Amino acid sequence: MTTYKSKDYKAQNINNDWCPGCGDYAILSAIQLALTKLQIAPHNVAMVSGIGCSGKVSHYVHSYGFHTLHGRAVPHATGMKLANHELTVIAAGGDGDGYGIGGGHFVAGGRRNLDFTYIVFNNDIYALTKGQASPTIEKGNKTKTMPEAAIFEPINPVSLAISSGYTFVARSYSLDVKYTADLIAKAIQHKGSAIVDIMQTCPAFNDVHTKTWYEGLDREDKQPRFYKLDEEGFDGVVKNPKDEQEVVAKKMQALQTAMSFQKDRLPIGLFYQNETECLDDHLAKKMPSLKEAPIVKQDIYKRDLNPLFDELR
Ligand SMILES: Cc1ncc(C[n+]2csc(CCOP(=O)(O)OP(=O)(O)O)c2C)c(N)n1
Ligand SMILES: [Mg+2]
Repeated sequence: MTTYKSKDYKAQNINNDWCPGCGDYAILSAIQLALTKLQIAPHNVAMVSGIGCSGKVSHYVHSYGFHTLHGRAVPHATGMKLANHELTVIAAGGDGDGYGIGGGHFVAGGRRNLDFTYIVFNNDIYALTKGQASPTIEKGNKTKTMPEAAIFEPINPVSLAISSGYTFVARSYSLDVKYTADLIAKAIQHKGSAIVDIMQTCPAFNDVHTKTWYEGLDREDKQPRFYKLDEEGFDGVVKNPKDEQEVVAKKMQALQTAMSFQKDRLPIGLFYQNETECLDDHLAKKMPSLKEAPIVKQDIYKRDLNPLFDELR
Protein backbone atom coordinates (compact mmCIF):
# COMPACT_ATOMS: atom_id res chain seq x y z
CA MET A 1 0.00 0.00 0.00
CA THR A 2 1.25 3.48 -0.85
CA THR A 3 2.05 5.72 2.08
CA TYR A 4 1.68 9.37 1.20
CA LYS A 5 4.04 11.95 2.62
CA SER A 6 3.43 15.67 2.89
CA LYS A 7 5.59 16.26 -0.19
CA ASP A 8 3.22 14.09 -2.25
CA TYR A 9 0.60 16.83 -1.91
CA LYS A 10 2.97 19.56 -3.12
CA ALA A 11 2.55 20.62 -6.75
CA GLN A 12 5.81 20.30 -8.66
CA ASN A 13 7.31 22.90 -11.01
CA ILE A 14 4.84 25.59 -10.01
CA ASN A 15 6.17 28.98 -9.03
CA ASN A 16 4.55 30.20 -5.81
CA ASP A 17 4.15 33.98 -5.96
CA TRP A 18 2.70 34.70 -2.52
CA CYS A 19 4.64 37.42 -0.65
CA PRO A 20 7.40 36.31 1.72
CA GLY A 21 5.98 35.68 5.19
CA CYS A 22 2.34 35.42 4.00
CA GLY A 23 0.02 33.45 6.30
CA ASP A 24 -1.22 31.63 3.18
CA TYR A 25 1.93 29.43 3.23
CA ALA A 26 1.00 28.21 6.70
CA ILE A 27 -2.55 27.36 5.57
CA LEU A 28 -1.18 25.53 2.52
CA SER A 29 1.07 23.49 4.83
CA ALA A 30 -1.90 22.77 7.10
CA ILE A 31 -3.96 21.47 4.13
CA GLN A 32 -1.06 19.24 3.06
CA LEU A 33 -0.55 18.00 6.62
CA ALA A 34 -4.26 17.21 6.97
CA LEU A 35 -4.25 15.19 3.73
CA THR A 36 -1.11 13.36 4.87
CA LYS A 37 -2.76 12.55 8.18
CA LEU A 38 -5.85 11.17 6.42
CA GLN A 39 -3.80 9.40 3.71
CA ILE A 40 -6.17 10.43 0.92
CA ALA A 41 -4.57 9.70 -2.45
CA PRO A 42 -3.92 12.93 -4.40
CA HIS A 43 -6.02 11.64 -7.32
CA ASN A 44 -8.99 11.36 -4.99
CA VAL A 45 -8.81 15.02 -3.96
CA ALA A 46 -10.32 17.91 -5.92
CA MET A 47 -9.44 21.45 -4.84
CA VAL A 48 -11.47 24.32 -6.16
CA SER A 49 -10.67 27.94 -5.43
CA GLY A 50 -11.97 31.44 -6.06
CA ILE A 51 -10.10 34.60 -7.01
CA GLY A 52 -7.61 36.33 -4.73
CA CYS A 53 -4.16 35.59 -3.32
CA SER A 54 -5.80 32.68 -1.49
CA GLY A 55 -7.40 31.54 -4.76
CA LYS A 56 -3.99 30.45 -5.99
CA VAL A 57 -3.94 27.62 -3.46
CA SER A 58 -5.49 25.11 -5.88
CA HIS A 59 -2.33 25.44 -8.03
CA TYR A 60 -0.06 24.58 -5.12
CA VAL A 61 -1.70 21.37 -3.90
CA HIS A 62 -0.94 18.25 -5.91
CA SER A 63 -4.50 17.04 -6.58
CA TYR A 64 -7.19 17.76 -9.13
CA GLY A 65 -7.62 21.52 -9.15
CA PHE A 66 -9.88 24.18 -10.54
CA HIS A 67 -9.24 27.91 -10.23
CA THR A 68 -12.69 29.34 -10.82
CA LEU A 69 -14.36 32.75 -10.92
CA HIS A 70 -14.49 35.24 -8.09
CA GLY A 71 -16.89 33.97 -5.41
CA ARG A 72 -17.78 30.80 -7.29
CA ALA A 73 -15.74 28.11 -5.52
CA VAL A 74 -18.80 26.71 -3.72
CA PRO A 75 -21.03 26.13 -6.79
CA HIS A 76 -18.12 24.45 -8.58
CA ALA A 77 -17.43 22.29 -5.54
CA THR A 78 -21.12 21.36 -5.50
CA GLY A 79 -20.98 20.26 -9.15
CA MET A 80 -17.79 18.26 -8.58
CA LYS A 81 -19.23 16.42 -5.61
CA LEU A 82 -22.53 15.66 -7.34
CA ALA A 83 -20.74 14.34 -10.43
CA ASN A 84 -18.28 12.26 -8.43
CA HIS A 85 -19.21 11.74 -4.81
CA GLU A 86 -16.13 9.52 -4.30
CA LEU A 87 -13.87 12.58 -4.44
CA THR A 88 -12.77 14.53 -1.37
CA VAL A 89 -13.84 18.01 -2.43
CA ILE A 90 -12.16 21.03 -0.85
CA ALA A 91 -13.19 24.56 -1.73
CA ALA A 92 -10.90 27.41 -0.74
CA GLY A 93 -10.76 31.16 -1.07
CA GLY A 94 -10.62 34.49 0.67
CA ASP A 95 -13.00 36.37 2.92
CA GLY A 96 -13.87 38.74 0.06
CA ASP A 97 -14.43 35.78 -2.23
CA GLY A 98 -16.55 33.73 0.19
CA TYR A 99 -18.37 36.28 2.35
CA GLY A 100 -18.50 39.20 -0.13
CA ILE A 101 -19.11 38.44 -3.79
CA GLY A 102 -19.77 34.74 -3.08
CA GLY A 103 -22.02 35.37 -0.07
CA GLY A 104 -25.15 33.86 -1.62
CA HIS A 105 -23.27 30.74 -2.68
CA PHE A 106 -21.77 30.50 0.79
CA VAL A 107 -25.25 30.36 2.32
CA ALA A 108 -26.52 27.83 -0.26
CA GLY A 109 -23.46 25.63 0.35
CA GLY A 110 -24.38 25.42 4.02
CA ARG A 111 -28.07 24.77 3.68
CA ARG A 112 -27.60 21.95 1.16
CA ASN A 113 -25.36 20.12 3.63
CA LEU A 114 -23.30 18.69 0.78
CA ASP A 115 -20.31 16.61 1.88
CA PHE A 116 -17.49 19.10 1.19
CA THR A 117 -14.98 21.22 3.08
CA TYR A 118 -14.67 24.96 2.69
CA ILE A 119 -11.46 26.66 3.84
CA VAL A 120 -11.65 30.46 4.12
CA PHE A 121 -8.40 32.44 4.26
CA ASN A 122 -9.71 35.36 6.33
CA ASN A 123 -7.35 38.36 6.35
CA ASP A 124 -10.04 41.11 6.67
CA ILE A 125 -9.08 42.55 3.28
CA TYR A 126 -8.99 42.08 -0.48
CA ALA A 127 -5.27 41.34 -0.51
CA LEU A 128 -4.74 40.65 -4.21
CA THR A 129 -6.19 44.05 -5.14
CA LYS A 130 -3.98 45.72 -2.52
CA GLY A 131 -5.89 45.80 0.72
CA GLN A 132 -9.41 47.22 0.44
CA ALA A 133 -11.77 46.48 3.35
CA SER A 134 -13.53 43.12 3.15
CA PRO A 135 -16.78 42.14 4.92
CA THR A 136 -14.84 40.83 7.94
CA ILE A 137 -12.84 43.97 8.76
CA GLU A 138 -13.69 45.42 12.14
CA LYS A 139 -15.46 48.78 12.19
CA GLY A 140 -12.86 51.49 12.92
CA ASN A 141 -9.87 49.52 11.65
CA LYS A 142 -7.74 51.14 8.98
CA THR A 143 -5.05 49.20 7.19
CA LYS A 144 -2.25 50.98 5.41
CA THR A 145 -3.83 51.25 1.95
CA MET A 146 -7.31 52.31 3.15
CA PRO A 147 -7.88 56.07 2.93
CA GLU A 148 -10.42 55.96 5.82
CA ALA A 149 -11.21 53.55 8.65
CA ALA A 150 -13.92 50.93 7.97
CA ILE A 151 -17.39 52.36 8.63
CA PHE A 152 -19.49 49.19 8.61
CA GLU A 153 -19.94 46.45 11.20
CA PRO A 154 -18.17 43.22 10.19
CA ILE A 155 -20.02 40.01 9.41
CA ASN A 156 -19.40 37.15 11.81
CA PRO A 157 -18.28 34.08 9.80
CA VAL A 158 -19.10 31.57 12.53
CA SER A 159 -22.64 32.77 13.21
CA LEU A 160 -23.28 33.19 9.47
CA ALA A 161 -22.11 29.60 8.85
CA ILE A 162 -24.27 28.17 11.63
CA SER A 163 -27.35 30.11 10.49
CA SER A 164 -26.71 28.95 6.91
CA GLY A 165 -26.78 25.29 7.90
CA TYR A 166 -23.11 24.22 7.87
CA THR A 167 -22.92 21.13 10.05
CA PHE A 168 -19.22 21.54 10.93
CA VAL A 169 -18.08 25.03 11.87
CA ALA A 170 -14.55 25.77 13.03
CA ARG A 171 -12.15 28.67 13.23
CA SER A 172 -8.37 28.73 13.43
CA TYR A 173 -5.30 30.95 13.35
CA SER A 174 -3.09 30.55 10.29
CA LEU A 175 0.30 30.47 12.01
CA ASP A 176 -0.71 27.62 14.33
CA VAL A 177 -0.21 25.06 11.55
CA LYS A 178 -0.74 21.94 13.63
CA TYR A 179 -3.98 23.15 15.20
CA THR A 180 -5.26 24.28 11.78
CA ALA A 181 -4.27 20.95 10.18
CA ASP A 182 -6.15 19.01 12.88
CA LEU A 183 -9.30 21.09 12.32
CA ILE A 184 -9.04 20.71 8.53
CA ALA A 185 -8.62 16.94 8.91
CA LYS A 186 -11.72 16.79 11.12
CA ALA A 187 -13.63 18.96 8.62
CA ILE A 188 -12.69 16.61 5.75
CA GLN A 189 -13.75 13.57 7.79
CA HIS A 190 -17.08 15.19 8.64
CA LYS A 191 -19.93 14.04 6.42
CA GLY A 192 -21.68 17.26 5.42
CA SER A 193 -20.93 20.93 4.74
CA ALA A 194 -17.84 21.86 6.75
CA ILE A 195 -16.22 25.25 7.07
CA VAL A 196 -12.91 26.24 8.63
CA ASP A 197 -12.51 30.03 8.80
CA ILE A 198 -8.83 30.83 9.30
CA MET A 199 -7.61 34.16 10.67
CA GLN A 200 -4.77 34.80 8.26
CA THR A 201 -1.92 37.25 8.56
CA CYS A 202 -1.14 39.41 5.50
CA PRO A 203 2.21 41.13 6.10
CA ALA A 204 1.89 43.14 2.87
CA PHE A 205 -1.42 44.94 3.49
CA ASN A 206 -2.95 44.17 6.88
CA ASP A 207 -0.74 46.07 9.32
CA VAL A 208 -3.46 45.96 12.04
CA HIS A 209 -4.13 42.24 12.55
CA THR A 210 -0.52 41.11 12.36
CA LYS A 211 1.32 38.14 13.85
CA THR A 212 2.38 40.48 16.70
CA TRP A 213 -1.26 41.46 17.31
CA TYR A 214 -2.71 37.93 17.14
CA GLU A 215 0.01 36.43 19.29
CA GLY A 216 -0.08 39.31 21.80
CA LEU A 217 3.64 40.00 21.43
CA ASP A 218 2.86 43.72 21.92
CA ARG A 219 1.14 43.05 25.25
CA GLU A 220 2.80 43.23 28.61
CA ASP A 221 1.59 39.73 29.55
CA LYS A 222 2.50 38.40 26.04
CA GLN A 223 -0.77 36.46 25.98
CA PRO A 224 -2.23 35.66 22.55
CA ARG A 225 -5.45 37.42 21.56
CA PHE A 226 -7.08 34.08 20.85
CA TYR A 227 -7.83 31.06 22.99
CA LYS A 228 -8.62 27.45 22.13
CA LEU A 229 -12.19 26.39 22.86
CA ASP A 230 -11.26 22.77 23.59
CA GLU A 231 -8.73 23.90 26.21
CA GLU A 232 -11.58 25.64 28.07
CA GLY A 233 -13.89 22.62 28.12
CA PHE A 234 -16.12 23.77 25.25
CA ASP A 235 -17.85 20.90 23.47
CA GLY A 236 -19.75 21.79 20.29
CA VAL A 237 -20.48 18.24 19.11
CA VAL A 238 -24.12 17.16 18.91
CA LYS A 239 -24.35 13.66 20.42
CA ASN A 240 -27.80 12.78 19.13
CA PRO A 241 -28.70 14.47 15.83
CA LYS A 242 -32.31 13.28 16.20
CA ASP A 243 -32.68 15.23 19.44
CA GLU A 244 -33.91 18.61 18.15
CA GLN A 245 -33.53 20.25 21.54
CA GLU A 246 -29.89 19.23 21.74
CA VAL A 247 -29.26 20.50 18.20
CA VAL A 248 -30.79 23.89 19.03
CA ALA A 249 -28.90 24.08 22.34
CA LYS A 250 -25.54 23.37 20.62
CA LYS A 251 -26.29 25.93 17.91
CA MET A 252 -27.19 28.55 20.53
CA GLN A 253 -24.02 27.78 22.47
CA ALA A 254 -21.93 28.21 19.32
CA LEU A 255 -23.73 31.42 18.32
CA GLN A 256 -23.33 32.90 21.78
CA THR A 257 -19.62 32.09 21.86
CA ALA A 258 -19.11 33.44 18.35
CA MET A 259 -21.01 36.67 19.03
CA SER A 260 -19.76 37.46 22.52
CA PHE A 261 -16.03 37.37 21.91
CA GLN A 262 -13.99 40.34 23.04
CA LYS A 263 -11.26 41.87 20.92
CA ASP A 264 -8.59 40.41 23.16
CA ARG A 265 -10.17 36.95 23.46
CA LEU A 266 -10.97 35.46 20.08
CA PRO A 267 -12.19 31.86 20.34
CA ILE A 268 -10.73 29.33 17.91
CA GLY A 269 -11.50 25.62 17.54
CA LEU A 270 -14.61 23.58 16.79
CA PHE A 271 -17.77 25.61 17.47
CA TYR A 272 -20.37 23.19 16.21
CA GLN A 273 -20.64 19.74 14.67
CA ASN A 274 -23.76 17.78 13.86
CA GLU A 275 -23.33 14.67 11.75
CA THR A 276 -26.80 14.30 10.34
CA GLU A 277 -28.15 13.23 6.93
CA CYS A 278 -26.17 15.02 4.23
CA LEU A 279 -27.08 15.60 0.59
CA ASP A 280 -25.13 12.51 -0.54
CA ASP A 281 -27.18 10.26 1.78
CA HIS A 282 -30.37 11.88 0.59
CA LEU A 283 -29.52 11.43 -3.10
CA ALA A 284 -28.38 7.84 -2.58
CA LYS A 285 -31.83 7.08 -1.19
CA LYS A 286 -33.54 8.79 -4.10
CA MET A 287 -31.23 7.26 -6.70
CA PRO A 288 -30.02 3.81 -5.61
CA SER A 289 -27.95 3.62 -8.81
CA LEU A 290 -25.55 6.11 -7.23
CA LYS A 291 -24.55 3.40 -4.76
CA GLU A 292 -23.15 1.36 -7.66
CA ALA A 293 -21.03 4.19 -9.03
CA PRO A 294 -20.86 7.97 -9.12
CA ILE A 295 -22.44 9.69 -12.12
CA VAL A 296 -19.07 10.18 -13.88
CA LYS A 297 -18.46 6.43 -13.84
CA GLN A 298 -21.85 5.48 -15.22
CA ASP A 299 -22.24 5.00 -18.93
CA ILE A 300 -25.28 7.14 -19.30
CA TYR A 301 -25.47 6.58 -23.07
CA LYS A 302 -26.02 2.85 -22.69
CA ARG A 303 -28.27 3.16 -19.74
CA ASP A 304 -32.05 3.33 -19.58
CA LEU A 305 -32.46 6.59 -17.69
CA ASN A 306 -36.20 6.26 -17.11
CA PRO A 307 -35.91 4.47 -13.74
CA LEU A 308 -33.54 7.24 -12.66
CA PHE A 309 -36.05 9.91 -13.61
CA ASP A 310 -38.79 7.93 -11.88
CA GLU A 311 -36.74 7.92 -8.72
CA LEU A 312 -36.55 11.71 -8.91
CA ARG A 313 -40.27 12.28 -9.49
C1 LIG B 1 -16.03 39.62 -10.73
C2 LIG B 1 -14.78 40.20 -10.17
N1 LIG B 1 -14.83 41.31 -9.41
C3 LIG B 1 -13.70 41.84 -8.90
C4 LIG B 1 -12.49 41.26 -9.15
C5 LIG B 1 -11.23 41.89 -8.60
N2 LIG B 1 -10.71 41.13 -7.48
C6 LIG B 1 -9.71 40.22 -7.65
S1 LIG B 1 -9.27 39.50 -6.20
C7 LIG B 1 -10.41 40.40 -5.34
C8 LIG B 1 -10.59 40.28 -3.85
C9 LIG B 1 -9.83 39.19 -3.22
O1 LIG B 1 -10.01 39.24 -1.83
P1 LIG B 1 -10.18 37.91 -0.99
O2 LIG B 1 -11.23 37.07 -1.57
O3 LIG B 1 -10.35 38.28 0.44
O4 LIG B 1 -8.79 37.15 -1.24
P2 LIG B 1 -7.31 37.53 -0.75
O5 LIG B 1 -6.63 38.18 -1.92
O6 LIG B 1 -7.42 38.45 0.41
O7 LIG B 1 -6.70 36.21 -0.40
C10 LIG B 1 -11.11 41.25 -6.18
C11 LIG B 1 -12.17 42.18 -5.72
C12 LIG B 1 -12.46 40.08 -9.93
N3 LIG B 1 -11.33 39.43 -10.19
N4 LIG B 1 -13.62 39.58 -10.44
MG1 LIG C 1 -8.93 38.46 1.90
